[in-house]
This record gives sequence, C-alpha cells and structure tokens, in this order.
Amino acid sequence: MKKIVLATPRGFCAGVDRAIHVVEKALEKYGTSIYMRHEIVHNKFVVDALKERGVIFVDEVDEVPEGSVVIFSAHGVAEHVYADAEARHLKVLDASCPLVLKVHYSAKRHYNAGRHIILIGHAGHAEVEGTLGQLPAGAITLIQNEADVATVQVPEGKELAYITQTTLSVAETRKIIEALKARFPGIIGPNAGDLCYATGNRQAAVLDLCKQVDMLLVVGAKNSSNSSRLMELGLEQGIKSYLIADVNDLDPAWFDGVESVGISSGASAPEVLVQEVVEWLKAKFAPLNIENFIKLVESTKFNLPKELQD
Ligand code: 2E6
Ligand code: F3S
Repeated sequence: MKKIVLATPRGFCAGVDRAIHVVEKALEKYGTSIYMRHEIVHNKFVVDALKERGVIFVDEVDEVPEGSVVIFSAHGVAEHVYADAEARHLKVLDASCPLVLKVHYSAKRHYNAGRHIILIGHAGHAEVEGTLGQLPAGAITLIQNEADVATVQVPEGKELAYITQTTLSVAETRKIIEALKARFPGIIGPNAGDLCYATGNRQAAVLDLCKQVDMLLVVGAKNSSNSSRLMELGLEQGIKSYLIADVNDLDPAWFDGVESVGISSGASAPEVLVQEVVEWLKAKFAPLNIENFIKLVESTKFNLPKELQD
C-alpha cells in the first residue's frame, strides 16, 4: 500500500450538524431527561455519545412519559407522530432536516392540487415512513427501483407527480425518473429528484475518486442510506469497496495487492472515525502518502429551531 486519498466533501452534512446541535442545545436547556425518537442520525457512535450524556432513545412517542421533552430525528416523521406527541403533552423539538421537510411540503402541494404521488425510495427507511405519513393512506405509492415502474398501479384519471427520498443513488434515480416519464408522459417532479446537495456532492466526489484508487473505504453505518450508496458507487466503478462502521471493521487481508485506497464517509459519520482509520493505515503501511481529493467545498448551513437559538 502506497497512498490513501481522502475525498472532500465527506462526512457531516448541514442537516446532521443541525440535528446534533438540536440535541446538544436541548441538553443545555432542559437537562438530561430528554427523549429521542429514532436514532438522531444513523450512526451508533453519535447515538452512544448522546446516550452517555443522558439522552433516552425510544422507537415511538408512546414510550415517552407525559409532559417530557422529545426530539424527532433528522429523517423526519409522519404527521401522526406530531399528533401523538401533542396528545401526550410532550414538548417537541424537531431535528428533521429542512431538506426532508421540503419533500414533505412538495407531497402536500401535489395532494392539494389533486395529484396522485409516486415516491421513489426504500421501503421501511425512516425518511420514507415519514414522507408516506404526510398524507392519508393511498395518496402516495412507493416504488423502489426501475423494475417497479413497469408494474406500479396508479388511480385512473388523476394527474401524477413524483417525489424522492433525499439519499438515493444519483444515477439510479435518474434512470427511474426517465422510466416514469416514459410510462407516464404527463408526470411532474424535479428533474433530478429530491436528492439533497450532500448526497449529490459526496457521490460526485467518490465517482471521481474511484478513478484514482484501487479500493474504496466508506466510513458509515450499515443502516445509513447515503453511506451505503457511496460504497455501492465504488462497486459499480469496478473497485473493491467496503462500508465500515469504524476502524474495528478493517480486515488486513483486504489490502493484499492494493496500492491506493480512497476514503470517504457518509453524511452521518463523524470525522474522528475517519481519522482513526487513517491512523490505522499509517501504522500498518508506513511510509504512506496521504492526499486530498477536493471535488468541491460545501458551505450550506441550517439555523437551529428558534427556541434553541442563542
Ligand atoms: C436525514 C435524512 C437524510 O439513512 P440516511 O442516509 O437517510 O440517514 P443518515 O442518518 O445516515 O444520514 C443523514 C440523513 C438524515 N440523511
Ligand atoms: Fe439533510 Fe441531506 Fe443531510 S437530506 S440530513 S442534508 S444527507
């Protein structure tokens, strides 16, 4: 092994940064009896650190004692979750990413205009559950891939619109949208779907990085959609690619015959985990060249909810 190349941008996006700040500010303001519905972001290291600081993680708001403070994760929640929280007199702090909320608004706008909505996304993912739950059952039909376009059933005589999960593959989404437009010529929606800037930028950087290295490491959780898509991009480019939670997942055998390794990380993966991987590689393969590949520099920032601003 001779060199590693670190992709920029990688790691935390503005939505994750904001979500973690929401929890930190809530701890300052309300003390430790704070409940968190779902993982704040899909990363065990982040979740464990907050657990240590007293945050209590639950799956649903019915596990939260009446009158407590509850935070909703960056992935957004269904409408009924706000109602359930209100019924329990919970103080809600919403860490939903503004770019996920934008998709929720699009869904409602299309519904109010009388359109049936097709959502492109992964069944069971927290964001998809939240988006489906913006509207009454049956208003949105979920499709997961290009094959679903051929078989999806939609109500007759209704205009159609599509929306997407924010963290899908750029290339795959483009193909699904093309197939939708071919089958339903009148369908409306954003040309590149609702993929967020961070998803697009991390994939663009990894795509170029894969041309410079013979193996890709992505630091991120297995249940992180955006991180998984980065690893798959490496595989699609024909290089060995691994999604690792942290340095402990590394297997020395992976590096046999490998001269250069590209490293990226998902939008929910803390940089400290990347640096531990770099240190492991430096210790094992010294002398090692460390290069940076800067595709672009991001500047997006999101404000905290008003009640948590200084
Ligand atoms: C919220 C929305 C999108 O699995 P996924 O990639 O959606 O989520 P995380 O928590 O890994 O990444 C951040 C995020 C939050 N992305
Ligand atoms: Fe938001 Fe995209 Fe991050 S939807 S939480 S900016 S990955």
